[in-house]
Amino acid sequence: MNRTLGYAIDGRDMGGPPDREAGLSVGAVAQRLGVAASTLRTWDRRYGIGPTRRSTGAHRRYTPADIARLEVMHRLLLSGAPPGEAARVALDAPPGGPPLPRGHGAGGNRVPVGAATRGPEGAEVRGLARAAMALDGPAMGDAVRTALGRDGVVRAWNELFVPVLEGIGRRYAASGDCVDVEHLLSAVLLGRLAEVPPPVRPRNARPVLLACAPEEQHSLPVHALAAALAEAGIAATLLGARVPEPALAAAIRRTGPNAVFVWSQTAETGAPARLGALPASRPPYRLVVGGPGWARDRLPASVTPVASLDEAVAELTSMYGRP
Ligand code: B12
Repeated sequence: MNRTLGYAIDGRDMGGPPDREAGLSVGAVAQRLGVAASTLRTWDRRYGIGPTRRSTGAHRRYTPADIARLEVMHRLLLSGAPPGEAARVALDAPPGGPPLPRGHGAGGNRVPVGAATRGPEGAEVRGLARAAMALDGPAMGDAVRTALGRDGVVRAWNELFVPVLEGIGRRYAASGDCVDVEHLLSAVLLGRLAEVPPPVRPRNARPVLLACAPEEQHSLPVHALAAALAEAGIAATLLGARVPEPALAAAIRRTGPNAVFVWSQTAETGAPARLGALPASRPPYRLVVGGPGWARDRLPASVTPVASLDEAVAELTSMYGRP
């Protein structure tokens, strides 16, 4: 952990040299770890992993050894370990011992992290899902950013984000619950995907337009596609959610794109007839659609459907030759 942090007195960060006797306040430790202060209090109450000392007035004060244990716990949770097990390993870790390597359990690998983190049942998927269900935005952000940096957009989307989104979607379908979770996870994913830098020297001169069908609010896949195209050296113009037909038509006339991609998540928004109403342009553009909302058997012959993020990237980069 290389972030420096001033020490807190009465909840205020004084920024001065650390007073090691006083210890860090719960707020300061929460900020350092990127979790909510209430999460730290829960860990203390439920798993006994908290400050070993309290200052006068029973305020929690965390020593460097306490913080090291919490860092171990946090890292294990992000790797998908169950909280009770993560706390047990963190409490058993030797004081001042070597930091845990990323993705490996402490104490002889008693926690199965690192291996088998992939697939719908993988530990990493469970870790992100758990952070989402706890509405722990910072932990979600960390997990998403780590996966994007390590795996790139396509792999992180397919192997981590989609399983978690689908799991939450199934939960909503079964109980009507989790709309708050859907919203926060979407906000975190949109924020992190937007951090993928655009290509410095794009391979395309004319734009690739990405849009959602009219009234389609499910825009995450077009944001993932924009980020994946950026990684492939293609600059995309992202129009986002609920793009009315006349607006997409105007953007096509204005920009003369090489390709247009339209996403429909739900059957209500995937009317194939609307695609026929889009204007022609010269030179002609390739019209590509994706998402479960389209009635594939009724698509105009000129439209190319794609079934995955990989396929969409392949289709939209195929006209530019090899990178
Ligand atoms: C995130 C989310 C939201 C967010 C969207 C935020 C945003 N900016 O995108 C918010 C909270 C706004 C939202 C709102 C709603 N949602 Co919603 N939502 C989801 C959720 C969890 C993920 C959506 C998503 O990104 N899917 C993309 C991937 C992850 O899923 P997929 O399409 O099934 O993936 C398959 C293929 O498309 C392909 N694929 C995957 N990724 C990519 C990428 C590309 C480029 C391509 C080509 C293919 C591809 O691979 C998959 C396997 O075949 C889904 C659950 C789900 N399973 O999709 C529900 C879901 C789509 N929502 C649903 C519903 C009902 C709603 C609401 C009506 C109620 C609610 N839950 O709040 C509202 C209304 C929205 C509206 N009026 O349009 C239902 C739709 C049911 C239906 N078939 O009509 C779903 C399926 C949940 C469910 N199981 O009931 N939602």
